[in-house]
Amino acid sequence: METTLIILKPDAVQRGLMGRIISRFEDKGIQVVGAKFMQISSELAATHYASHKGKPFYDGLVGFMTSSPVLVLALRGVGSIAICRKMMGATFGSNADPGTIRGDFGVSNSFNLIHGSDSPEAAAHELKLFFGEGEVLDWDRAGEGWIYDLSGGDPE
Ligand code: 3AN
Repeated sequence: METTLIILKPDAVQRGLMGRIISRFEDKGIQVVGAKFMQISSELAATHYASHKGKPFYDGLVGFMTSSPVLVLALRGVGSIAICRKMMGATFGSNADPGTIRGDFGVSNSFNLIHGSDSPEAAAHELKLFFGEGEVLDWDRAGEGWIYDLSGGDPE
């Protein structure tokens, strides 16, 4: 099981898309194990986007991410990092495939609705950045045995 960090960005919140985006992950069988509605500080945005510092879009990106509340999610499942990235679609709505979140809900090359960790290392780092001790919960889903085949012991 992997846990990934997802951020529903200010445009997703302002456009009232939170529920529909969360539903896509729930429909897929991904488990919500953490959720936090928050306003990202400039300091937190700078840490989160440290690898983009110096790029032409950096100031705009930090300004955008701190402009309005976001919903931060911890999502769990087998291969959830890659699955969530696939469901998000390409970085910009203008060329994201139909059927993906960015492809279906956005068209902008700046406002792209959602962030998702892109590797296990990034997920571990980002989860620590946004969630404190005890804020990501291990909980048993009633329907787990119908989402995964658990007959062999490991979820398949
Ligand atoms: P992704 O979110 O698809 O992993 P990254 O990691 O390349 O994309 O970029 C991180 C964030 O930086 C993106 N979510 C997007 O908001 C922003 N970004 C990346 N490239 C550009 C760009 N050329 N112009 C504006 N914003 C960008």
